[in-house]
Amino acid sequence: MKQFFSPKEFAAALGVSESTVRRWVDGGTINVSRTAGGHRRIELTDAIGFIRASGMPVREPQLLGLAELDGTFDPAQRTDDPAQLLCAALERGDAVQVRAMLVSMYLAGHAVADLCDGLIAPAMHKIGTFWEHRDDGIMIEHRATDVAIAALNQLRTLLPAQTADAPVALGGALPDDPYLLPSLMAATVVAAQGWRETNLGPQTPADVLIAAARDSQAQLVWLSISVDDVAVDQMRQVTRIADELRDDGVSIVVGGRGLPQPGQRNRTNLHEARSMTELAAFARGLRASRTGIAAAHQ
Ligand code: B12
Repeated sequence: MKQFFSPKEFAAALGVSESTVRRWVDGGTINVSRTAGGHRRIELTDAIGFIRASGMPVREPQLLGLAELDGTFDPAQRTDDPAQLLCAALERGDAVQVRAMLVSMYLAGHAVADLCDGLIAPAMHKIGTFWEHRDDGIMIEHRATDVAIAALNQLRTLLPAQTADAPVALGGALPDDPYLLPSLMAATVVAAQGWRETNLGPQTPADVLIAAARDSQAQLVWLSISVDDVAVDQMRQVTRIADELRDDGVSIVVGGRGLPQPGQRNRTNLHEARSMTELAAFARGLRASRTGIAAAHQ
């Protein structure tokens, strides 16, 4: 995928004149860097940030390497319920349509966490009932998981570039949990909040998570619990992770479909959340408070 565009290329993608883009550049509305030869260039992630903030439609998406958006889904034109459309596309295993919907809704300004909680998760929940009455239910559920993973990974490439001094977050799910999507969503959501993220995925032993958090000096660890049968034991492991990492200054956020009812866990660095929107809010708040502390110490 092309990562840089000249003002002329970006203008063509939006269907505006080159001088309009130059005015935005000169006015500081859009970030640019310079090539070795002194020419202005716009990074893909800055182009995406501008489109999200300005609400400008993308007339020629293929010029930005987003050919799949061409005519397949325009959030401004659609009256159908996007959740139903996404569910139908996941059911068909239509990877192009799923990617197009998620990317165009992201470009239209929707938060990644909203797309996860409001579109992908409800669609997967519905698809999870198919096995009860359809012979192809399990095939559809496996295929939909793969298609959703591919689309989320595409979204990750469009998120704002991470700075070298961005705080580090990592996470996953513990052994006996095979579910890929929840941890991938968490990774995408914290990345969208400006964290440098590492997704260790499902089936990750607690000690591996602890060591990885220390090695990377993570400040945030997310953990997902999806399997009811092992949830109580996993919550014990989560409290152990929180205790081990407390003196390292790590905050733990645990969530997921299998999260046990709130109990007397009394850990100041252990937070329970039910949705990606809550995780996004937590990650945003923690980043702001840590940045504030770092600035105050300088
Ligand atoms: C795909 C799928 C599978 C795939 C998973 C593929 C993979 N590697 O990921 C496979 C085939 C492995 C599988 C296996 C099984 N599955 Co299954 N599976 C599903 C399905 C359809 C989708 C799961 C998914 O990805 N959902 C999308 C995620 C993102 O949604 P979510 O988990 O709700 O997450 C949201 C919130 O909980 C929260 N959240 C999640 N994690 C975190 C973390 C943090 C930090 C925060 C803040 C928030 C948060 O935010 C998310 C977005 O809103 C679900 C249906 C469903 N209801 O989800 C069934 C489902 C979970 N499976 C079910 C069953 C029964 C099974 C099996 C027992 C089937 C079998 N007989 O073998 C096995 C058990 C596997 C095991 N070891 O436990 C049942 C569980 C019923 C129950 N009472 O628990 C479900 C509900 C289907 C159903 N309706 O019957 N499954």
